Amino acid sequence: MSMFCFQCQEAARGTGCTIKGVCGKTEEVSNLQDLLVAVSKGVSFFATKAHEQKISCEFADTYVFEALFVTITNANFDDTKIIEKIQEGQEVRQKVKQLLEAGGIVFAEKLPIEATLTSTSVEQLIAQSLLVSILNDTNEDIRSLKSLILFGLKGMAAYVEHAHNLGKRRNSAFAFMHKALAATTRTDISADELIALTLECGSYGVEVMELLDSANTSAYGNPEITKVNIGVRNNPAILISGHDLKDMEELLEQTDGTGVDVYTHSEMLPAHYYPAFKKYSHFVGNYGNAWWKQKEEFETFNGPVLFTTNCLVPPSDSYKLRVYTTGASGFKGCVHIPDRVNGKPKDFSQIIAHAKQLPAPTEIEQGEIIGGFAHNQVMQLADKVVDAVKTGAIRKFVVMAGCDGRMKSREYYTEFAQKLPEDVVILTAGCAKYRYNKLPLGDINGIPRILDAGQCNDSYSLAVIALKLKEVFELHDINELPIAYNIAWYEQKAVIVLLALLSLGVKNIHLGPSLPAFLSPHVAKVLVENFGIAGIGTVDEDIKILVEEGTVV
Ligand code: FSO
Ligand code: SF4
Repeated sequence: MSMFCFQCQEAARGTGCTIKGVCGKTEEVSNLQDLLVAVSKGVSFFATKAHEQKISCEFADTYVFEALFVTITNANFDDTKIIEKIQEGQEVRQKVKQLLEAGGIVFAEKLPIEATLTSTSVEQLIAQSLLVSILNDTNEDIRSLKSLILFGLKGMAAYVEHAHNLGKRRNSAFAFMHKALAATTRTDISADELIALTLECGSYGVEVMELLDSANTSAYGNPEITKVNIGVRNNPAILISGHDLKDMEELLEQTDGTGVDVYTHSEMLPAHYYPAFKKYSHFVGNYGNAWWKQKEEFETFNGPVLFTTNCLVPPSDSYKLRVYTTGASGFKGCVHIPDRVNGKPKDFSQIIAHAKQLPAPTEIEQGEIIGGFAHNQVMQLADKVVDAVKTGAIRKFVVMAGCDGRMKSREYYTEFAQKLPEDVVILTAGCAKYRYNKLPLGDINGIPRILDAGQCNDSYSLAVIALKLKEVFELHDINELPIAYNIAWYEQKAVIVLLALLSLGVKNIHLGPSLPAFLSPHVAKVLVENFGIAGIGTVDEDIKILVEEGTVV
């Protein structure tokens, strides 16, 4: 076996990619990412002790979330960038160790392999990457739980990085990330200890989603109901994808007055809901659909595309030179726009100059989509919503947040949305919405039947809304609400969202289109027995289970 990765929903044969990633990741990149994770664990091994001793190591905190983000599905395919990050990690690890030793801490015990691996050549790096494969953990349940924690931490790292880019950091979250990563290096750790850490990971998931929500809303205002144009204008343009709102802000600022329009793609769509971005008349609309359709849609966009995070699909040669990456994202042969230095904005002049030489986008659809139903906006409509529930005009809400993906089985979500009874409202966030957000589902007393809160991290908003409704209806348990959960997952941010919902006490979540390959039968059984997690069945069966049966307030 040349590589092994099972971190996303599209893992080959539902078990794991072993020759090349379904995502396009090569064997070399996959193994180097494993080594990057291992080096991050080594950094955390020392940093967790530094946090315990109140020795400041902010550089190690930053390193770990940046490194984990680079290894998320569809973020970075560039082996050179990953090697640089591994080498940086070895230096960071050494620096934290020296800080501890200077503080009088002696490491008498045998250090885990992750804390000592050092390589100087690429050949050595590749050879060492095989020493840290997850498959080296031979107990299937331990491997499963360690993976569940690692993938949750990767999702957490993404949200932490976005918040950090907006000047918000949370020490307690860093301390937990180090503690949990360091724990996964232990060969003697028990399943019970790992289960406890998994649950703790969920509560820190809530914490970082709240942190990011406050970073986004304090910088750009509270999302508000917005109609977003999906047609095009006649100017050259840049398409911005991913999730990073700081990049969004700087791109809008630098394109203002240049004659270059800006369109959002996939998970950047919710940028339109923020008041601060509405002032830009060249911020035209959203182009295309969820990430996996980019190969056709980037052809017709005609202009350059900026990836601020995942989900990047390896580009065709026909448009590869129009793809730019920044932050955690990367692809060999595509221009990478460097990070901010000393708080100065990133320099987008090259992509802007490139856009000016290219034709305007070709129109692929017309009309508008509506969104902006994050917690603050929904609270303003609370009376209307509560009234609709009390009178029975709204019988149920179904949370259909999460991710979209390539698999044909995801047609289930379009059919599910279409077949939902007309008194049911969909609550959504993340790119899963593209399976149904252009359907004419109408409204209930002026409340649209699809309420889009925003990006996948805005699932936090859906939790806030649920907690608020629980209070209004004076219920004891969040599960007594008329809210069912039918969530679609793809990559590791969905893992942290799931763990966060479990930590809030949400039960009976249906997760599809297939359960994670990294859940061993025994770990899956624990999730089923304790949280009522289930997969999906047929649309008709699931509508019966999720809508017809269950709670009525
Ligand atoms: Fe989608 Fe990709 Fe946002 Fe993910 S674009 S799949 S869960 O990166 O983060 O929802
Ligand atoms: Fe396979 Fe997903 Fe891993 Fe890519 S990220 S190699 S598709 S399991």
